[in-house]
Amino acid sequence: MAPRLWDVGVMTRSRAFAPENGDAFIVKRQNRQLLVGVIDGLGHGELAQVAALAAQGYVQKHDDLPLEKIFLGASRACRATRGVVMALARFSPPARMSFASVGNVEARVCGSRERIAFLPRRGIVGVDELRVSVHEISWDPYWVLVLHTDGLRTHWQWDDFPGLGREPAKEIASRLMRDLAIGNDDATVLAVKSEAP
Ligand SMILES: [Mn+2]
Repeated sequence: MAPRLWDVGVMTRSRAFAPENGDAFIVKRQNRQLLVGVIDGLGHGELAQVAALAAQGYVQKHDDLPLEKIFLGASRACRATRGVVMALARFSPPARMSFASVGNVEARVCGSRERIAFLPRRGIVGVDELRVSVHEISWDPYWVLVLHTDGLRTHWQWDDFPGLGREPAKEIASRLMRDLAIGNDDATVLAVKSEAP
């Protein structure tokens, strides 16, 4: 089977007039694997940013660990901060995707005829003692994964964006940011699709 690469697009910005962004993201490629994630530090401003960067730093250094262990380690790394909510997804060729999340991060598998629901684990990374459950799914090359923080409206339908799935991931992320961002919160959206399915 030909190597399958992943097309990733991400957009992030702080809330209106705020110099610090309390959101962060992860895009880490290793061999043929890809780890992506979206992080929202609690609240906003400098303390939210400190929390988000602590989580991001841990994940980037330990991207080869199983997702459960990444969450446990990130929780320790964020203990002195306000904490974060976070969603992580790992893509492994040819068609495996694992996913785990804690707290309020929106995660959608777009383009699937059946609805794929991830059970969100309640809590805060850095505050609660957490054991995440990892979802393993078989990834269809025509699907698009969308992760976003609550700086974007959660009530939206993929059907509201006809044809967007054929665009590059970067275009998907910027379109969703443009149409769904709320304005009074930090906002981050990340899209992943298979390169040339
Ligand atoms: Mn937020």
